[in-house]
Amino acid sequence: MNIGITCYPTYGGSGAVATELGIALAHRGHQIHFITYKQPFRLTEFLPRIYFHEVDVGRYPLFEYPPYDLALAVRMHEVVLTHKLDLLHVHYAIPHATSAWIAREMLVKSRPDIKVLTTLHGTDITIVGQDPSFFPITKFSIEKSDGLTAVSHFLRDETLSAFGCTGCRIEVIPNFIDPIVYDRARYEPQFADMAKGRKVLMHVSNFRPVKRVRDVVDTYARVAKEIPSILVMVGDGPDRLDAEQQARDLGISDDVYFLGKLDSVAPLLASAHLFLLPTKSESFGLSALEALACGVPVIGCRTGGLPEVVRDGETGALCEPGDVEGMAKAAIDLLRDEEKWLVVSALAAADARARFGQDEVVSQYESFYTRALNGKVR
Ligand code: GMT
Repeated sequence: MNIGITCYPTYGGSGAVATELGIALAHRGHQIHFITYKQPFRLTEFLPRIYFHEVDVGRYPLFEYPPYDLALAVRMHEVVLTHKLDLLHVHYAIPHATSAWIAREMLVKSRPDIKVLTTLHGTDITIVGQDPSFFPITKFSIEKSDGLTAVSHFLRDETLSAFGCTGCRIEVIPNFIDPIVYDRARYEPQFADMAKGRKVLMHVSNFRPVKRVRDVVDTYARVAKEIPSILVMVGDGPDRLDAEQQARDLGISDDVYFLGKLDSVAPLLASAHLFLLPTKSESFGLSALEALACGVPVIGCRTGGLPEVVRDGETGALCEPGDVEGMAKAAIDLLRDEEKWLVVSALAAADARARFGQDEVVSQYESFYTRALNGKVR
């Protein structure tokens, strides 16, 4: 198939999933065309059958807000015609599903067969899409897509109840990991100098308020009183400075390392003993899945789709959002008991592979595309 993929190309789970999907599909012989404003961050080298089409938004003094959504629609239209695309697969509804709908309308005469498929990732439904300024256009664009997928059952149900889409059928296709990349055995220990034999707790995110990064620091502060350990914080975003200040206020900043944004997290995860994700809302939790696949138990919150990824009491522990005491206790219990940690770690890696392995999930997308092209997914 000739497939157009649009996603947010900078750091973020939806862009990561879209890019990994494109790469995996290209390995299977499909032609993949990424259409976005910047090279996706996980697309770091030349790969056969993968092309990148940069969306350039024309500047004009009148435009206080340059119209990216229109420029994207125009580029989608052009790439569909030039490269004879079969379908446009957009990740994150806003504004990608709207731009794809515009492009499809522009193609009504020349390419009436082109399909628009939308994958819902999370905040496009749970936060941004429900803001009154975006709600009607999000609902419209979802209803106009030729096929819809959501990354968790939670997100599918949330979409149906929040948007009440009539006639919407949403397939759940979960996020996935490449078991060869997310493999603890593959990497050398990374933090020997910093950890000096102590346990390594880790958090990876975009440091947005929804991630509750202060709770990461608070949880760690409690753990550190009982277990010799360090905390490694990977990523960047609006709440980073706040978390850094929190570490200083609690007198633990010497043992909390803020690494900033990094392209490749697998080698880091492979050196961690626990992953902390005390998030307020998470439609799936790709970072948690990547940690589990590396044999890192996850301590997080019972929220959104996270319980579909982390098996509470088996591959990690989930508490209510804000329950830093509970999360710290769960972390201490696990880190104190080496035998138990080894069992949980092995189960986490096996369960991630069994339920979210790349081969199986990419086949689900291929099947979805084939059925969409035959008009069988709505
Ligand atoms: O977090 C966001 O604001 C958007 C989005 C992203 O681009 O990272 O994250 C969502 O999509 C990921 C990939 O499907 C999911 O793993 C995340 O759980 C989800 N984030 C939220 O629901 C907060």
